[in-house]
Amino acid sequence: MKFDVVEIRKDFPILERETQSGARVIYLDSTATSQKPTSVIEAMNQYYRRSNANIHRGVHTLAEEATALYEGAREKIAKFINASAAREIIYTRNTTESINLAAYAWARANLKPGDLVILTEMEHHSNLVPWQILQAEKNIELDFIPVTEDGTLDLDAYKALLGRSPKLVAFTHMSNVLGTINPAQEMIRLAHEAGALALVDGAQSVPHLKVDVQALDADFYAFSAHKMCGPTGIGVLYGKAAVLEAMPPFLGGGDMIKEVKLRSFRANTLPHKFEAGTPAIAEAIGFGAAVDYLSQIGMEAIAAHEHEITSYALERLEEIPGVKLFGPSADKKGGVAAFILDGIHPHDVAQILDRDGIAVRAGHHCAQPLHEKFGIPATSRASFYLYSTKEEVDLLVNGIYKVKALFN
Ligand code: 7TS
Repeated sequence: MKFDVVEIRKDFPILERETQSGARVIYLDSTATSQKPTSVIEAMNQYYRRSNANIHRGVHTLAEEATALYEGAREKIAKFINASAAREIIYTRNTTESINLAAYAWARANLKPGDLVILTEMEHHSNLVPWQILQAEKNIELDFIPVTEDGTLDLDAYKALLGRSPKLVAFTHMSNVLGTINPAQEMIRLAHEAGALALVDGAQSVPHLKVDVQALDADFYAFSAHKMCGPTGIGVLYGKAAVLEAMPPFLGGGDMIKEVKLRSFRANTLPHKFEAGTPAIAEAIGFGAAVDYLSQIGMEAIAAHEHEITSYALERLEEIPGVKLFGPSADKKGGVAAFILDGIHPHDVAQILDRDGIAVRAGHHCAQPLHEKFGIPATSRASFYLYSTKEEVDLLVNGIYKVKALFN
């Protein structure tokens, strides 16, 4: 299928709406959450209209249909990231919960005082705070791979850190601020050589790149449906079966058990061992539909389109006097352009752009330490996805000129 952004945009009803001022929505905030195609909205609707029932517990028609849809989505997600089996796909609420699951269930059982966990300076708070909580509780050590001036990781410093025999290396595959795509395969290989496990925060990579967890050899890989055309409220923790099997459960309750006595229980098999309680069934089904949608277009085609838009955006933004961009050049990054405008607060930039319907995010984007590293409290951030166009980039650029005119 040929990639045709005009046709793709027709799949997203929200892109036709206008804001209160009558401007068409120019959605440049897909890094925060993506828009949803009709097929995803309809899959969830159909489930509630036709098949709604609780899963794994009934023998009646609706319960069987609901279970088949819920488990069918898991199979699709497993295939999408090339997991070796569907039982390696644990449904969670989002990337944040996925990382917390690993921090609670794996790390509490496997780390002891003094053990080292390596993170990076470009992490989202969801791959920092769970480890800080664990540090306070178990007295583990944290250290950080530095970010260089051009927004990439200092791999020599990483190799030096590996000499201290870490137990875990946890890093983002793609930065939500700099856009940097980290060399995950090499970083995981080095972690394994040093005897550590590797956890990858894939919140920004799975939506935008072809990800193969077996080729990467990741031990854990976390991502969220809502950033990849799916609904909010559902995410995944992929884990190698052997690692997940050896872990104690996370939350206790219904569905995660094989047998319960008054004073004891036996945990269920994978993946159910980590899915206590009634899960987000409609959302899992919507997630499956999102994966179908992206697969049908093709992740290589999506990545190529985003690369074209990002290169164009960086080129155009660089031309604007007073704009400073963060992160590496387009060949090393995904569809994110974080910038500051000389003398104008990022929140003002975002607010004025909004008058013309242009949606960008301003703030620290849940990466405060990274902003601190660059000596700034906040940036404005435009981000792109499969439905983004060069015309939207032009409107953003015109909008920034308007902001400048207003302030000067
Ligand atoms: N990791 C990265 C790299 C992210 O970009 C985000 C969300 C998360 C983890 C957390 O994902 P969640 O689904 O659990 O919330 N990033 C952003 C952002 O850049 N703007 O809003 C959310």
